[in-house]
Amino acid sequence: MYKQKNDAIQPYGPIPSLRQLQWHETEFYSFIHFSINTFTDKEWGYGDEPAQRFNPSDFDADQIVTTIKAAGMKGLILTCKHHDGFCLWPSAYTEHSVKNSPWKNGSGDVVRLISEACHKHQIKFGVYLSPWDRNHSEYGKPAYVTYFKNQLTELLTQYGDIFCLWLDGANGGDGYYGGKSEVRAVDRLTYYGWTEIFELAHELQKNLVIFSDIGPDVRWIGNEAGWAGNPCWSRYTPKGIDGNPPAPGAVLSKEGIHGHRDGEFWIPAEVDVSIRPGWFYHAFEDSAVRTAENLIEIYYESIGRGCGLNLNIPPDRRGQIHQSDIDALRKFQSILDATFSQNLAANATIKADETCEDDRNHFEVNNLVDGNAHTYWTAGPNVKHPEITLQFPEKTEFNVISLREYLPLGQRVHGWAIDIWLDEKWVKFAEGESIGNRHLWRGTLLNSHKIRLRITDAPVCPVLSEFGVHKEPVVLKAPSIHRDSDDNIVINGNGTIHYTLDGTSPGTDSPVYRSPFEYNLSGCISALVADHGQTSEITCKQIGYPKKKWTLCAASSENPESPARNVLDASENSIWASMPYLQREPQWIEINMQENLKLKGFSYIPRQGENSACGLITHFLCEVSEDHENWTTAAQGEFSNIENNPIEQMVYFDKPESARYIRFTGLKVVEGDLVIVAGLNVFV
Ligand code: FUL
Ligand code: CA
Repeated sequence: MYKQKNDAIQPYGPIPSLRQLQWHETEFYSFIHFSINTFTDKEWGYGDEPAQRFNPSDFDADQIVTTIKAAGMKGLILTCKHHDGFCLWPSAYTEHSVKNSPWKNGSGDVVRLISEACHKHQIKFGVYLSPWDRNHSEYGKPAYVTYFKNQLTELLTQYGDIFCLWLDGANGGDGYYGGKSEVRAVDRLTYYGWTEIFELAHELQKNLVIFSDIGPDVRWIGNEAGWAGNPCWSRYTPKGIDGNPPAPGAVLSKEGIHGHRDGEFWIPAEVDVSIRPGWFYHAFEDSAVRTAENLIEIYYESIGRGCGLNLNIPPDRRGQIHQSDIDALRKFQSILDATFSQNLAANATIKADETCEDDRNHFEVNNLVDGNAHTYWTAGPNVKHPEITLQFPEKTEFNVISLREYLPLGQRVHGWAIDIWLDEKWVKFAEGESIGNRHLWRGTLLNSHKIRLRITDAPVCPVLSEFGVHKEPVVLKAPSIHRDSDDNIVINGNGTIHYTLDGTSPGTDSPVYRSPFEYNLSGCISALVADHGQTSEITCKQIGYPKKKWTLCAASSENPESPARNVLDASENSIWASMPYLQREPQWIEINMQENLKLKGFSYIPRQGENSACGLITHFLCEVSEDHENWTTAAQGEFSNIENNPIEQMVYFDKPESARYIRFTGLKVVEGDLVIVAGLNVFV
């Protein structure tokens, strides 16, 4: 790999290390979130969960690894230890591990079984080891850092080759801590001694990349929603907060979304996102698995912007990947395959306005269509704005363009444009800034016999390794479902829409949707679109109970611009914000539902569409009452990980609760002096 020698072209700016080049080639890999949380239905365990809770009924490492391999992924990263401190391997340094679980009578080792299956199926294996540990009694003290390094050493020496060490930014907070149950803050800059930890990891595994908010090898993109910025540069200068140096968990992570065109270091981004709303498996999310259509969008907005894609597929309580996830992955992979297995540009005559004269055999323009990222074309050291033309033997339909730069020589292109030959002249249809490992442009179907790529901005001569032209198969878009302000159910889609209300999968013999309809219940509504013998994927939507009759009893405080009644409407865009500074949390809202209901649970909709942690509730209390006099606590707990993943938070009560009134209290927020609620739903 990367053997092409060329003294004529000098690298530009920071360039990737060998381990980073190997990571770029891995491109698409899977996160496996699996632990005690799988059995307690939590996203963040507190650290006091007994090891006995871990008991997969039919663990199958082969099933997990072959499923992700069939979906086109080349690596796998396992949550060997999540924030709750439970270890999936029998660590010599703690009792809080699989060795004290009933699974295989304590003789099991998930890390061993998964790593062996990975090696057997040629999937690279990586480890997630949470720096924050809500179980360990010494967390926050120097002894814990030694413990962390000991565990890291176990993982990096006993399980073969490791391609990635994944370090989470969540650090410190409340936890069990060996029975103390208190809040422990750490100095994120100094506590862990990151430099030493990074050195230790690289020393034990020389090909391993270290992922964290700041790299050093791979950086976090800055969201958990599955998209990178456009442009997205592999170059990056991590910046700390308030003038401090950067550290994992203490970095201006929003800058990771784009990186920096002239960044000081080569620290490319990884997009991490889950195939389900949460990171761990919850049976109640079986109908909320992302559609293949949505996974495809994520692919274009992550890998297609030069990033790696780390797609989480959480195993269920058996210890296997659930059929719903398998179905979505299969469909997703078949669309990718139909799109990318053939490069239409390979049928065209390809011409560059110039090609480096030094060594024609090595730099020829056909290197752009040989499907090999290690061979490249360049116009020569003095040509900054070259052009490439593809001439097809006949008019060709396409809607995807794929470009790659030859990474060992750096990120050299700062601007590009693509034209199509239409009515005897060139017409521009696409342009962009960054390319890097890959840029995928995706648009509506075009048809021409000539396409031209122009490099419009480059500080030095560009060096490209691939130019692809592709056509996606036509896939019917799945419908969208929501409740409108009149409480009616609205389903939108192009074609005939079929739906069900009883949780079963709709088919073409299910009722046809014609216009908005009444639905005086809550539950799962499913729909698909049928057109010309084809059917779309199924959309399932958890719809809350009608809210039109609801009235507001009172709220602890409200900002007149964001009044409390906004919680009652159907829109997620209108919010209730309590008054800042007037009173710190807790802040509460009381609602009269105007009828007696048996509630199974509720959901909190945090503010959507804004990149701000202000007012996001992390700890809540939900009380219910039949008479507004006597209140019962229906649920109290934590919306873990809401900062990074601010989606609708579903809470199911331990038992159904009779209620006419509901009081929701935000006990604690991520940031700021106020509480924000975009909506509340109840489920019967
Ligand atoms: C986050 C964690 O807090 C989540 O639980 C999850 O592991 C995700 C990948 O990273 O920051
Ligand atoms: Ca090539």
